[in-house]
Amino acid sequence: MKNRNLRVARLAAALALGLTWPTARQKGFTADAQQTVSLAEVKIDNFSFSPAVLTVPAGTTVTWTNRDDIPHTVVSSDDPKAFKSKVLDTDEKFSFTFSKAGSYPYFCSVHPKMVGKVVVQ
Ligand SMILES: [Cu+2]
Repeated sequence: MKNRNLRVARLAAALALGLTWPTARQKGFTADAQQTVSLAEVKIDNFSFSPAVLTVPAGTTVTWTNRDDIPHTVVSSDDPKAFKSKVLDTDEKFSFTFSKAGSYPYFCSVHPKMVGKVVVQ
């Protein structure tokens, strides 16, 4: 009887650990199961965003990758800003998930003439 209780206690502890640890992962899983996961990419190269205008369905995660040998940023032009990356060095990435439909213009704060737009449908 004593042995059995110990086993049950160990199982409970393992379950508790399993439930508290990968919480973020499990949340991601739930979201994935409920809606189609959509991914899109914008390349930053030669001082421009490509494609300059990207149209995606709501719920899409857009990832910007800096393929330039110069640091760039991805900063929402809206007020308040919908998103803002840190300074991205070569091959660094920034991702943002667009959950609401709308037009999201953005620019590079290092080179404000670099502009792009994400249109969420
Ligand atoms: Cu830039």
